[in-house]
Amino acid sequence: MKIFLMLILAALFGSAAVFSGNGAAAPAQGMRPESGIVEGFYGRPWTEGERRMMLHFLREQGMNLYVYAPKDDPYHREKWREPYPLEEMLALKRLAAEARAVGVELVFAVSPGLDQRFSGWAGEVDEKVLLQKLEAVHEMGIDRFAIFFDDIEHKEGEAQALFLNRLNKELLARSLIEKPLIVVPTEYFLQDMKDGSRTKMYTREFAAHLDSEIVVLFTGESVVPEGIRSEDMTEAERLYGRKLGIWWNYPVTDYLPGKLALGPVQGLAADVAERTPVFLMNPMEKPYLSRIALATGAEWLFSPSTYDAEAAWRTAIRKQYGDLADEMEAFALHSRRMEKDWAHTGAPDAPVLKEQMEVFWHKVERGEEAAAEEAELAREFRRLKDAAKHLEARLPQEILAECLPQLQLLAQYAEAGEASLAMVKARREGKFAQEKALYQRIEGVPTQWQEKEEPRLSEQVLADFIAKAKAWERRGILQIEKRM
Ligand code: 14T
Repeated sequence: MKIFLMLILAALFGSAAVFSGNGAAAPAQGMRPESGIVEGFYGRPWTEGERRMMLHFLREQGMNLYVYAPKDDPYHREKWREPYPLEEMLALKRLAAEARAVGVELVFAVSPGLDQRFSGWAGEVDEKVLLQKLEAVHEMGIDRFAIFFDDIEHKEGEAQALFLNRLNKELLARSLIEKPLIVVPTEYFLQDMKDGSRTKMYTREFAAHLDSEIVVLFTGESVVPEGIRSEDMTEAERLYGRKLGIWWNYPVTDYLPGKLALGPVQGLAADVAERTPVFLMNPMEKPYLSRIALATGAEWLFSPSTYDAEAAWRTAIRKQYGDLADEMEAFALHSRRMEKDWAHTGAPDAPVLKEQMEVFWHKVERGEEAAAEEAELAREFRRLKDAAKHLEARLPQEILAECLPQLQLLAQYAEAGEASLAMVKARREGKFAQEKALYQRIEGVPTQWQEKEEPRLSEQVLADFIAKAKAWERRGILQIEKRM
């Protein structure tokens, strides 16, 4: 009897590993978390072709979940009550069929929180309308759903939870789903769940009323944190009274769309991978370029204790870019870090080059000889310029379309970097006319940004270098003018 049971268990876990993994050993607990992406960013929703590409990519990476939740699909959020027009209904049907064929589960999400009503007659109407919407989507071959209450004004924890419980039960009873709902509460990161040591009322009520089988997603200590520590996970699990799924906001760039997130997933503690039931990454509006980070996220999830973000990053680029890998790595190295007042995440941009530049300026400012540093920087600027030109000429058009402005900016920075070095040298040799001409070549190069959409990269490294060169030159001119 005992042996029989073990055989069944072995068969179950064995097949789970086959269906959800890349062949590596499963964690001791047995089952691997489900994993994939949540198309959950603000901005242009992906096209059908981009989604199909992504389904295949996820499968190749050993991932198995695609949550459909584009913020700017009107029928997902703003007009959540309205049924999809026929054309889009059929597109969902084709996508569901593709997902099934590929072996990735397609989850359809609705974000009704902008104006959903929870009580009285209106509440009942809204619930019926939502159920009808999900029924219609189910007809298209989708049998798993999610409800997201992120980024909304009014939040009623108890009402949301009771609504989710009723919806979950109803969907299960009608066999529209087999697995429970996936949800995002309105307070979905730690800083928002607490007031000092006190759990806020919303989180307390939502957690207390929500059925334990419903899967709750969490982003970490903030919306876009540096990482998730084991303690963060423990605390959030305690607050929500269950294991939590992860919504990881890298490589998403909707809050700073001029920057491309081409770095590795990093900062996630190893045991987080072993505890979470679901790991979802929120990608960029640019699906092709999102694949670098996504591949590293899969790598982390499947080998969390041996994961090396930098090594995984280089491997992902090798695999995806073949004989363009060296050039792509040079470019991507300058476009990994995401920084904004409330968002801080991702590996640093070109940290080694940054240090070399600091040594260079240190010497220049003191009037010390810096020929070796200058030669090294000159070599690097040349390499970057060649890489940018090479990529512009050779990248597949769908990828180039996602990064042309940033590639051009890289070439511009590399050229301006060369001009800056020459400018410094010209002054040392007393060639003032040449110095002035070189300054004019760097003067107009953008090193500050007004709009979040303006292309940017390497803000703390290449852009900073050009900015320093500009400032150095202006200070010098002021001194010369004073002497005259
Ligand atoms: F549901 C969440 F887990 C989540 O992250 N929601 C949104 C998400 O759609 C978006 O892509 C992401 C990155 O911008 O952050 C959340 O949206 C925010 C949250 C903010 F606090 C956008 C702006 C904010 F100030």
